[in-house]
Amino acid sequence: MTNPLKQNNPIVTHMYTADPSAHVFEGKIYVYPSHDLDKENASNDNGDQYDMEDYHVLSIDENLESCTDHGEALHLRDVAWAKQQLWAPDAACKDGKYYLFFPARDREDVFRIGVATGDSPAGPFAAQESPIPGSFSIDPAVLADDDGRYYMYFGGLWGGQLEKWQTGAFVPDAAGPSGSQPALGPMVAELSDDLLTFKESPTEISITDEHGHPIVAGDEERRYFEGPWVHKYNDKYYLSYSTGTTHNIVYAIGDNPKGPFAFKGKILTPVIGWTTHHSIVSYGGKWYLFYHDSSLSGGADNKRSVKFTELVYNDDGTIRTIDPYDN
Ligand code: FUB
Repeated sequence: MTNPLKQNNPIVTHMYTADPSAHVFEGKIYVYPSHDLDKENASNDNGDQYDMEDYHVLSIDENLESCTDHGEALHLRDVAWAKQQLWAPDAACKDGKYYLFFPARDREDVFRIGVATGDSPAGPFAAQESPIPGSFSIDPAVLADDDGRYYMYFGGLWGGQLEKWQTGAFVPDAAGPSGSQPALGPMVAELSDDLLTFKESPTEISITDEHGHPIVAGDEERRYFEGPWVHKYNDKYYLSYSTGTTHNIVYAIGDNPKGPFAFKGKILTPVIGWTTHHSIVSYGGKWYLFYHDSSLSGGADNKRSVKFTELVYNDDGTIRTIDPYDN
């Protein structure tokens, strides 16, 4: 199914899509979104309204004029370990094979991260029998670094359960740090050579302020909430993420894929709908931000639509803030 494309407009309108992870594979931009269902779900802080059951892969033609929905690439019923909630996925390519990374709640209601593999960037993908050993929480994002290493970033607060893993084990009633304590950062782990497991135990990333001090949990305009994405620009690593309760997409810059990252500023101001989630990709000499909002559904948190727009760097490597409604 194809759709004429316009920046800052939904890239497809025949279904709701969210959490876009964009990559260039085989010369085109492929987008790996969540597939929001047209259900009248009430919103709560646990994210129960995000009750997704499958993934569709989208691709955009070379002139960025049309978007193709390649159909169902993976369904919950075909993931042996997962009970519900296929949330924000990502994808990677290695040696001609494609990998879809995705979070879901397991039979104990704990979010884990799984991998599914396929021969085409459009899918279909076949899921591994079990989630990645040692994985937890949500929002996997995989960086294929220039030296051939692959890193997975992940983690999200509240419904994403990141607070519950502070001891290294799942503590169901654990709360996050108090306002003056360092905020929880996203997690990172290098992937094994076959991209199916972690090569090491995940470690927490530190995000620092202008004085080199960790950003504190009470600093909701800047602290990490969910939706990590790491890309490289001029040999620097850019970690971008959602601030959740304040609804910004912000970024921090570092010299190492595992951080620390120094906070820099805002990439995207709040969109219509509670969540904001993005990815950044370079294509044809330009940079693009993929994101979602809930405008097509009239503001329903659980019915979002993927959009994209150009992203511009200043000469000093900072990113110009985008207002998604400033057309
Ligand atoms: O789509 C479900 C969740 O909402 C994602 O995992 C979060 O990043 C937020 O966008």
